[in-house]
Parts: sequence; C-alpha cells; structure tokens
Amino acid sequence: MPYKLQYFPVRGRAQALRYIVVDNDLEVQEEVINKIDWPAMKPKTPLGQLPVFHDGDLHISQSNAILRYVARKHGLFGKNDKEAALIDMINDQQEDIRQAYMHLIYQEYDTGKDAYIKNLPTQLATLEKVLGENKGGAEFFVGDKISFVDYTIFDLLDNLIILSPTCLDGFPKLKGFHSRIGSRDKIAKYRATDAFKKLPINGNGKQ
Ligand SMILES: N[C@@H](CCC(=O)N[C@@H](CS)C(=O)NCC(=O)O)C(=O)O
Repeated sequence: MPYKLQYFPVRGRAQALRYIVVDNDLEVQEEVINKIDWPAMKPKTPLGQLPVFHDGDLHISQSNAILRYVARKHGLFGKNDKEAALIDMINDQQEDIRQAYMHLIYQEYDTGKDAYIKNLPTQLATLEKVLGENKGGAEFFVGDKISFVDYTIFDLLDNLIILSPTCLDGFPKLKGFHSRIGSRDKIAKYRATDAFKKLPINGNGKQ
C-alpha cells in the first residue's frame, strides 16, 4: 500500500519529504488540502496541523517526525548510531535556522528583512563548518551516503537563495552542496516540472 501525504499546496514543511520521495522512488500518494476544507479536517488530524503522513494505520504529524520515520525505513538515517546522532544534531540546527526564516516570512517580512539577511551569515557559517568536518568527505552532511538531513538543508538553502540570491557567496562548501543535490537526476527533473515551479514556497505568498 502506498504512503499518503496530506498537505497544503505549498512547498513549506513538506518539500524535503517530496525530494526524498522523488529521489528514492518512494510510492506516496499526495492529497492536496485546500484552505477551504481545512477547518473541518483540522480536528481529525493527530495534532491539528499539516503535514500528516499515513502508513496504513499509522498517522503522523510533525514534519521532522515524518522525515525521521521515512528515513529509518528507507536507509536515509546514516549507517550506525553515531552517524544517526550527527544527522539529528545537524537537522535540529537546520530546524533552528528554518524557524527564524519562518518567523521572518510570517511575522516581520516588511520590517525585518534587511536585519535578517545581515544576520544570515552567522547561521550559515554553522552549516558550512559541519559540512567541512564530515569525515566521509564534503559531498553530504554525514558519512558518505545521502541522508534525510541533506534534503532538509537543500530545501532550506533553496528558500534562502530565493530570499537573498547572494547569501551563499561566502560559503563555497554550501554552494557546492546546493548545486550537487539540485543536479541529482531525479531532483533536477522534478524541479523542471510545472507542478514544482508553480508551487509557492510559503502559505502567505512571501518568499
Ligand atoms: N512543527 C510543525 C509545524 C506544522 C505547521 O505549522 N503547519 C501549518 C502549515 S505549514 C498548519 O497546519 N497550519 C494550519 C493550522 O495550524 O491550523 C511541523 O513541522 O510539521
């Protein structure tokens, strides 16, 4: 039975999972939830929010829990406990940066954009550092094989580049990483589709 993903018609908190699905040939049926249908559906979801991911009788909310579940099942969580711990650590760092980005987008886009962009290098420097420290080489964030954190960071960087096109200029490793993941055959093909190009990044149209 294929998995099912329910989410609004935006990239938002489902996009890293969509990259995982495409790049790893997972069978996922996506149900697009329109704003008008959401109030009736909200109380029936596990935590009153989307995305929700279904695997048979298992229904999961919280995008990072969904990513971890899928990653565990499909070999995208490192090859041992130590790699898994590093993947978790870096994904939590990614989440901190994403939260700040979402605060800007939803709370203070008009007043806080300049200050946010000015502070961005401090946040990106943490990711540049851990990418450089990967003993498996600098191709992926942890080890020598792609893991779910590579997809979450790819999506985050993609959003940040749209907000501030030069933001990776001082970060050669992150720049190379973004370009490498975006050039993976299946990801590049998916990103060339109209379906992807038409998908807004955020629910309020800001980016
Ligand atoms: N921490 C949650 C955040 C989920 C979230 O904020 N979902 C928003 C859409 S991106 C939502 O469901 N909004 C509608 C609502 O809260 O009623 C996650 O990562 O999944």
